[in-house]
Amino acid sequence: MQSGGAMIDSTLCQLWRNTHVSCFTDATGWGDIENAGIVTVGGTIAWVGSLAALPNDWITKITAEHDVGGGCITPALIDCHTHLVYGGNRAREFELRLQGASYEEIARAGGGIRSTVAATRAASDDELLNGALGRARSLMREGVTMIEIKSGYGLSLHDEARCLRVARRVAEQLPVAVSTTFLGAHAIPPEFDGRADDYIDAVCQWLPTLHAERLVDAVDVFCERIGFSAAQTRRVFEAARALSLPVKLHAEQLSDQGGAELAASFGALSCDHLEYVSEAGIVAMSRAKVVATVLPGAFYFLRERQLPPIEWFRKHGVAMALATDHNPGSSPTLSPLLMMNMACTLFRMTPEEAWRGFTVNAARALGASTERGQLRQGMRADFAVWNADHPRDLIYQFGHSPLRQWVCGGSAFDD
Ligand code: DI6
Ligand code: FE
Repeated sequence: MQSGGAMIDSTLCQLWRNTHVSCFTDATGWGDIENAGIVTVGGTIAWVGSLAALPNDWITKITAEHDVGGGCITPALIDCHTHLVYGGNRAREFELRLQGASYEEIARAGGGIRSTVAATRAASDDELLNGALGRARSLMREGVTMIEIKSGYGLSLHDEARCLRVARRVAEQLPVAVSTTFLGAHAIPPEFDGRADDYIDAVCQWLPTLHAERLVDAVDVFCERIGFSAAQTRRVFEAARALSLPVKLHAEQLSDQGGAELAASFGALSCDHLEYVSEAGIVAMSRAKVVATVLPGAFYFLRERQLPPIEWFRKHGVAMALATDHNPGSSPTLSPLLMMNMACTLFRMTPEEAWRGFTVNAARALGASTERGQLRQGMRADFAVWNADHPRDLIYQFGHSPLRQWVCGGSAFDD
């Protein structure tokens, strides 16, 4: 993981005051504090609490004050599942789907992911970077300070490496952290047509090279009828395990492949999508403490009918994360706030669950929960300041972002 932006003076002591804060520090509940204050020292949260209880020691040390005057502060958002680096777009495919072609039919006919692979290979590094930077900025305007970015539209060693380098450069050029995921097993490239197992061999061979260049924070596979089988997924996971890299999985999005059980057996960070997961799969995830990342953008955009089994996740105590799944084919959204609204309206998650999904549970899905996703002493000073009384207001409204300021590693940025 890398985080860019200017380094902040490690002695700078700042106070945000007159604000409602939702901390998400307990296992349930918003962790609300009225008339609150947050003190940061350098890039770390030093104190959070009711302003009336702010110790005198701190008051004398404060060098900069931010009067939030009636707004609210939440942990910064974490988008824990995106495909942000790619060339071209799929607006034409959207039209075709509206005329009756299904997502799977288009994929089988060589469109879909493969058309984005062609556009990505044809794009220059700068074109890929500029596209990714613009998309990252859109996410940041909704309070995001950490983004997971998958490869998966290069599908050759050369092009996967290019895409992962672009992902790293996003964190060098913007005040945002990036966690990279190698998704070489996203689709079969044309040069491996009909030779899925040979392609998996290649993916497993590329992984050590990409890892040696420090391009890979985690490894993912699209385990699906139109992707890769559970047996092929296992081989990629074994290659990841040999390098001690964490795994995650696109599991049971369009059909149940037993991917959740497999991912759980490898101690995966998360299983993502999960519309078709079985209760046995959820029990396995629960035992292995795998996060369930649900993705309402893809569900909505593909007009899926099968809902992810939110009730079972609750019953078995599986933590739920939420993400945009930004990609050109199945979820071309750049709005975490809209995803939270959809998680409530479409999946019947509660507003509090939706917020946990983009904060504390998203941090878990990226293995970053010791320093991100909650507002408490010792965490990174990453938070979002909103023109709203309470974070539930931000979910109920949709279609605009009342972000006033976002703070990344103690540095404040105004929109
Ligand atoms: N599942 C998805 O929804 C995206 N990738 C995946 O594995 C779709 C990617 C695309 O259509 O370009
Ligand atoms: Fe995805």
